[in-house]
Amino acid sequence: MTIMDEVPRGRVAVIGQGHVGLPVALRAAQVGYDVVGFDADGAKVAGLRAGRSGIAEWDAPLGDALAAGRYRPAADPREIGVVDAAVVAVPTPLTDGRPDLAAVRAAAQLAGRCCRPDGLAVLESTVAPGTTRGIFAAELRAAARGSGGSPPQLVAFSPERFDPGNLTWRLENTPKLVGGLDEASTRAAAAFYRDLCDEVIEVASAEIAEAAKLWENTYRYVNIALVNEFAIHARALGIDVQQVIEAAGTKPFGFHAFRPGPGVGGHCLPIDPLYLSDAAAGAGRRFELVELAARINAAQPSYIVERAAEALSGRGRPLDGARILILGAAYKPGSADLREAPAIAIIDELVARGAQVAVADPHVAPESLHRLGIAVAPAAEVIARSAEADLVLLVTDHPEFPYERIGAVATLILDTRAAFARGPSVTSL
Ligand code: SAJ
Repeated sequence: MTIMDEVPRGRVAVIGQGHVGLPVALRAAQVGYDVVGFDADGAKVAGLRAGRSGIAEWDAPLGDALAAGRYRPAADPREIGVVDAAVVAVPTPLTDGRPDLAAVRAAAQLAGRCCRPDGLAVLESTVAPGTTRGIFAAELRAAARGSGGSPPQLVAFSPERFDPGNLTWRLENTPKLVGGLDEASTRAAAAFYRDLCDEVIEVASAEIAEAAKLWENTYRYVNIALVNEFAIHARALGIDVQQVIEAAGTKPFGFHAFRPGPGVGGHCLPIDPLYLSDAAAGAGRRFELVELAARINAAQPSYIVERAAEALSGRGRPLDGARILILGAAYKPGSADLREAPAIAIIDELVARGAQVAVADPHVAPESLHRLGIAVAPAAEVIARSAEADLVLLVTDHPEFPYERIGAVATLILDTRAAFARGPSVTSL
C-alpha cells in the first residue's frame, strides 16, 4: 500500500499550468482530488482564477473545477501548503542548443518543500533518461532538507502525450506510461494516474519512461527529415512524391506515411530528439541520424524559399519586389502556436530577399504576427490578396482556407502541403 492507495482523493499540487499541467490539474479535480495549480506566471494564474484557460477546450472544465472548489490556481508558493502528491509539468526548452532544466529544478524545489515525506512526486516534463533519478530527485531532497523536512519517498516519471488541438486523444483516453525510481514509486504513480486515465502502463523504471517519450518523437522527427529529403530527390527524378507516398501507403503493415513539408515546428519535435542526442553525447557517443535529421529539417525553410524564387523566375518575376501571400504561419494545421514554426524562418528569408510578404492565418492572433514585424492579411481579404499576389505560398494547411476559391484566382501557388488540387498554377514539393 502507498499513500496514493490510502488517500484516494488527497491534496495534489500540479506545478506548471501550461498545455500539459492544466489538463492534469483539471482532470484530477474532476475525479475528486483537491488541487492546487501552481504557475510562476502571475498573469496566467489571474486568468485561470477568472475562468480563462487560454485554451478554448479547457474553459468549461476550468469553470466546473473552480465552481466545485476543487481547483485553486496559485502563483505564490506559500499558497500550496502540504500535499500528498506533486506533479511537475514545466517547459524543458533548448537554450543555445542545449537542454535547459532551470524550470524543472525550480519546480522540484517547490515539490520538495510542499510534498509529504510519504507522498509522491511525479515529473511529466520531457527530459533525458536519468534526469528524474538524478537532478529531479536531488533537488527534491535538497529543498526538503533545506526546509527542515524530508523529501517525498515516492518519485516517478510519466511523460505527457498531449497533442495540441487533438480533440480525439485527450489525457483521459491516451495510454499513460509511468516509471518510478523503485517499485513502490511506480505503483503509487500508477494508482494516481488510474484515477485520471483509462489506461495506465507501468514500465520497469523512470529511465524507460523518459526514453520512451524521447523515442516517440525522435521516430517522427527522423522520418519527417527522411521524407523531406526524399521529396527533393523524387522531384529531381521527375517523380511525384505524393503519389509515391499514397502508393506506399496501400501497404497494410510496416509503413507509416509521413509527408514532406516546410520544416518541423512545435514544442515537441524540434526539441525532444536533441535531448536524446545530447544524452548520447553525455555518454561519449554521437547520435548521427538525429544530428543529420536536425540539419535536413532546419534547412527545409530555405529550400522552400529557393522553390519560391524558382517558381517566380519561371514566370519572369524576381523574388525581389514580388508580392507573396503566405497561407498559414502556425506550426501545424488547427494550431495557433508559432513556436519553432517554419513559416517564421521562411518569411524572414523572403523579406530579406526583397519580397513583399503578408500572412493569412485564421488561428494566429494578428498581434502575434505584428509583434514579429509581419504584415497580416485579414481573412476577408484572402481571395482578393490571392488574386493580386505574384505567388501564394501555402505553409500551414489550416482546414479553414477556401482552397478551391483561392485556386481559382491565384496565378501561381507553391503548395508545401499538397492541399490544393493539381493544376497549371500549382507547384508542389
Ligand atoms: N510534420 C511534417 N510532416 C509530417 C508530420 C509532421 O512536416 O508527416 C511537421 C508538422 O507540420 C509540424 C511538425 O512536423 O510542423 C511537428 O508535427 P507533429 O504532427 O509531430 O505535431 P507535434 O509537434 O504537435 O507533435 C505532437 C506530439 N505529441 C506529444 O509529444 C505529446 C507527437 O508525439 C504526436 O505524434 C503528434 O503531436 C501528433 O500525432 O499530432
